[in-house]
This record gives sequence, structure tokens and C-alpha cells, in this order.
Amino acid sequence: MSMFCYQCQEASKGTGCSIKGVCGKTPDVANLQDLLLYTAKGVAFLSQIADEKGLDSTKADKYLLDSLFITITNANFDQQAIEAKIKDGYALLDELKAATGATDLPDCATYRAATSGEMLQKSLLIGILSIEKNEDIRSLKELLTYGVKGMAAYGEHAWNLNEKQDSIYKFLKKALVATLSKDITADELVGLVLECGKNGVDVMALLDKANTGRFGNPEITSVNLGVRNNPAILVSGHDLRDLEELLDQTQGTGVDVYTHSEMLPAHYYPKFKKYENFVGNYGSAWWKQTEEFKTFNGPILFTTNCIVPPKDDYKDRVYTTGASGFEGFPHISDRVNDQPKDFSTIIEHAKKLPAPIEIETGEIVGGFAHNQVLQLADKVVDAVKSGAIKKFIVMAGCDGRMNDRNYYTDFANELPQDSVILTAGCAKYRYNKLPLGDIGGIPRVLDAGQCNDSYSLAVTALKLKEVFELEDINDLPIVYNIAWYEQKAVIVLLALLHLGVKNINLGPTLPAFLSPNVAKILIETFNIGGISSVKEDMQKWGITA
Ligand code: SF4
Ligand code: SF3
Repeated sequence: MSMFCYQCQEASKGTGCSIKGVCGKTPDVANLQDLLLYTAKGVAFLSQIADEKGLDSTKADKYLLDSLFITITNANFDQQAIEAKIKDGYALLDELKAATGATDLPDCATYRAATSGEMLQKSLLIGILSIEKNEDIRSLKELLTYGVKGMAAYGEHAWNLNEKQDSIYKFLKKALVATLSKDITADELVGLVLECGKNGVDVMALLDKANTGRFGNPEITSVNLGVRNNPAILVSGHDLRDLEELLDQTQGTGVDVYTHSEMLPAHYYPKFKKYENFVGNYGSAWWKQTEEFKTFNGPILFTTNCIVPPKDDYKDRVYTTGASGFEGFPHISDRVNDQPKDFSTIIEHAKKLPAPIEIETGEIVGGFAHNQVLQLADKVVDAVKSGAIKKFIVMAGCDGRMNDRNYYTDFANELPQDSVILTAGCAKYRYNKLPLGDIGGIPRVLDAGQCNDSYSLAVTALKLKEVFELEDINDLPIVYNIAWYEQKAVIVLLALLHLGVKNINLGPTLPAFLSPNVAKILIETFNIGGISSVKEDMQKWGITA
């Protein structure tokens, strides 16, 4: 076994990647990510002590967000960048050790590799299979760790927009330190997993505040799928501040900007509508990038995951920034003192390249985040009362490349006319271009936004519960058919559980990191289930034509 990772839905053979990642991660990159996580745990340990002493934790908090984000599926494949982050961690550990005067530290807080070779050697000793032998404890520790990784990603976007919340970083440290414990019990870990869900709600609310505070409340918007005849840059990932700065810097240059995959919802925000060169959305979900980037012709900017190892025909025009990285792609440096990043290289590059080739035409409609849906509340309530809407189906989460995800397209197609899909995340690309029509002017696919905007779906559900004067959120006519892929979906799931949502169906497969006993706890406590065939599931969930 040259590596071990089972954090995403595409884990090899449904159990884990042990030779090379299905995502394209090499063993060295996977192992160094393990070492980065290990170093981050050391930082969390010392930073907790610093917190107790009332010392400033800004640097450690940011380090933890960055380094956890780097280890998320498809975010960073750049060995040198990961090594550099580990070294930054060593410097920070030295600082924290000196500032706190702490002694009796765990290995992750004291270990320092002197060379790249030593890093790789050490990384082989600290992977999850080596450090936790009990299958159930390991499963719970990883569930918690992945939840925390998802939190870190959302926390980072909020931080970039200057929205910070101490309790979130404190929990993050508490969770990471708990995974170091050799005698923590399964019950204690279950408690932390549930607490993680609460912090998941908090971090998504914080990001919602950051995004809406700066860019306005998303509103119903038709997004163009076609192209114009100008050179252009394609922006992927989730970071709206990066997009804003790029748009500012492309003004008057003759370069257009398009969104890809999870960046699509940027079009729903009022602030982004003022940019005349912000043309539309190009292509679909992340995994289609190897086809779509070829025809786009211009440079592509990744602000976060999901990167697929590139094909030769476009690899010389891909850039990364933030937590994302790939060996050989130029990386646009971080902000210094909150000043905008410098996107001039990618803009100059775009000017030399031809305009995108059109791959589709038409428009898609989105922008149904909580504020917009609440404005439509009367209409929605009337439609429910009159029986025009009988069921809402939450189909949020991630898309992925496996064929069995056709299930979600078939499911959307088979739904009766009196049902409405509530979506968020890149899962939407499985059905957002289908001609599903509307119910009295309410589209049958309501897209709230990015995966973090699953928060919006929860706010909408809570509001409906109030309007219909129900005791329990589970009494609403809502079915949860969630698709997952990476660790942000884990925090979304834990957040929904915290809000009291039960009967969530998770697909296309249950996580490889759930041991049979841990899966049993989730099934018994929350009635979480998997999916089977469209027909059987519709029957099971009482969806009838
Ligand atoms: Fe495998 Fe997923 Fe881990 Fe990549 S992130 S190595 S595909 S389990
Ligand atoms: Fe998508 Fe990667 Fe999960 Fe943000 S872009 S939802 S998979």
C-alpha cells in the first residue's frame, strides 16, 4: 500500500485509494497531505493553549483554515505547495511553543522534518490506518475530520470577505485535538460530530452573511449559456472575492469573464450584475472540465476545488489561486494586507488567445436563496395549499463522474409535475438544463446557489415549518435526496442533522469511511438511508404521479 485515502465518494472500489487516487492524487501528494493534516493538528494543540492564555490566535486560525482546505478532494495537487505549507506550520509551531512556554507536547507539535525526503518518510507513519487501529473510532475520527475540513473551506471564504467568528475556530481546534486522543470513546466522538454540525450551520450562516453583505441578496436571474466574440477568462471554484477582483481588473481590457461549475451562482448576486463583461456560464459540473476547457480557448482560473488533472490541449492556460494548486500551473499569490490580488498575468494571457467556442445556447434560471424564496412565500404557500405543489425534493450536494449519477437525472425527469426540486451545489448540473417547466410561475428547479447555500435551503425549510405551523421540520412535505462527493458535503450533511432533519437519503453510495457500526448509529438515530432505483425510491418516499 503506497497511500491510503477514503475521504470522498469516489474512493477506489468503495473502500479507499491505496495505489493512486481516483482523483489523480499521487501517493506522494496524498501522503504529504496526511503530514500537513498532522502538522495542523500540532498547530491546533498549541493554539488551544495560546487561546487559554488569551494570546492572539489570528495567524494560527488562518493557518488551520488554509491547510485543511488544501487537503480537500481535488483542491491541491502541488507537492511543493504542500511542503511549503508544512514548513510554514513548523515555523508557526516554534512561535506558538515559545509564546506559550508549553511542554509535554504530542509528536505532531514537536516533529520537524529537515528535508523533503524526511517529510515523505514521516508521512508514511502518520496516516489514519497507522495511527488508529480501532475501525469504529477511526471512522468517527475521520467523519469529524472531514466535517472540519468542510467547515474550514467555508470559513476561509468568509475570512476572505473579512467575516470571522472565534467560536468556529475554537471548535475546529477542539475537534482536531480530539482526534489525537488515544482513549476517546465512541460516544464522545459522536457528541463532537453533532457539535460539528452546529458549527457547520454557524459557518454557513457566516459565509451567507459575508456574501450577501458584500454582493447583495441573490435574486431570480437568467444566466446566459452562450458566448461572445471576445477573448475571455473562465473562473471555477467557489471564492467570490477572487471573482470580484478579477472582474474589477478586467474592466476596459476587452477580456470577458465566464463562470464554470460552482461559480455559476455568482450571477445571482446584484453586485456582479454591474459588470458588462461578466457574460455567462460556460459548461457544466467540474468533472466535465477536460472537454470544456479545451473549447473555451482562454485561460482558466481555479479559486478552489474541483481540479481534474489536465489534458495537454489546455494545461498551459490554467491558473490557480487560494488553497488550490497543481504542479506546473502558475499560482496567483495571496492578498497582502487585504489588498486585491494581482490578476494581470492571466488577463494579459487572455488577450493573446481566441474567443471561446460556443458549446450550448440558451439560459438557465437560478437565484432562489432564502431572501428571494421568502419574497415568493405567499405564492409557494398557496401552491402547497391548493395541491399544485405536493412535494419538495431537496437534491443538493455534489456531482461526480461515475455513471451511476445518471440516477439523479432520471429521478428529476420521472418526478411528477406537482413536485419542485430545491438544489444547491454542483449536483444541480444533473438536471438544471432539463425542460422541467414551472408550477404557476414557480420553476420546478429552484437553485439556491453553491454547496454552502444549502444553508439557504435549511432557512427556507424552517420558514415553511413556521408558516404551516408545524411542530417538527420533518412534518414538511420535503424529501432529502442528497448527492455527495467531497468533504463540504459532509459538513452540509452534519449541519442538516443538527437542524433536526431526519430521513436523509445519501447517494450515489454511502461513504467508505463509515464503518458498519458507525453507519448503524447514523441509520438508527437519524434514519439516514442510501438510494436504490428511481422507481423504488419514489415509491418508498411516497412520490406518486
Ligand atoms: Fe481517492 Fe477520493 Fe482520496 Fe482522491 S480524495 S485519493 S479519489 S478517496
Ligand atoms: Fe462541487 Fe467540487 Fe462538491 Fe461545492 S465543486 S459541491 S464537488
